[in-house]
Amino acid sequence: MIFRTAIARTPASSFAQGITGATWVQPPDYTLICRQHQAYVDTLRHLGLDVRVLDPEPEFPDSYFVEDTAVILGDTAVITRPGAAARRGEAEKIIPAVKPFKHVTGIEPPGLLDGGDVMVAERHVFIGLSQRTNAEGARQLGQTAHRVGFTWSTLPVLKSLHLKSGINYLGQNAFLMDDAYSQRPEFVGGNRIVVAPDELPAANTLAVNGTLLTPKGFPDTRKKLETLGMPVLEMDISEVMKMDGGLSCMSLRF
Ligand code: CIR
Repeated sequence: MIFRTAIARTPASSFAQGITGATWVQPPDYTLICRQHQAYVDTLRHLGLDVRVLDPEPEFPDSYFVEDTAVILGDTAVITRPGAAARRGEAEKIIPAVKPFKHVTGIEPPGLLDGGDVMVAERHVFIGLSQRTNAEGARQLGQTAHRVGFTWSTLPVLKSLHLKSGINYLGQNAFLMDDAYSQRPEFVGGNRIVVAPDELPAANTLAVNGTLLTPKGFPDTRKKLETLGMPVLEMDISEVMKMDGGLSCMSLRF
């Protein structure tokens, strides 16, 4: 699928107060994450996307992970109901940015859903059941997916925070994944590229219009990606990874 537009949000100076299970040698640095975020936005623009950058929301330190707050399927934007209570208020902050969509729907209680658990591969929507997304949230999103003309299914999120922390669709029937997913029946027919156990953060590689954006510092994964014949761009997102985030989390693309 060709992306023409992206929505991102500048990190707030409170960003280091976000949720994280990562251990740091150096604490996250605000100046550096702003620089890394700007480089990410510039790269999306360079790849031809019209990027709208929203203002920081200091009250919500994780709110630059806009991917978790909405899912775009065709002409419909689904406002999520984030699984972490501290992030729930981020959902309403994204509503103005998705107003131009023909349909805007939402996940209703008791449903919980983070966009990081939603992986779209061509016309199929994989929904991960995780610490953040429950079966009811998945069912509600699935209903919308079906209405818009997608098929959908659920699968358990294995090991990582979100589904897309562990597996991503790269196009051309190729999936980059943690080994935990490699024997799952839904992926056996695909081109499965398994990341080495010491390079798991690189599973969150983002395909944008035929270019693969991958986090810097994972040489084995980079080599594997290069075999696909698509351009590979490394991005330094050290400060984002300190907050358990990755490249997909920082934008909504459509
Ligand atoms: C959180 O724990 O919610 C954030 N610190 C990280 C969210 C990363 N988002 C994503 O994987 N889609």
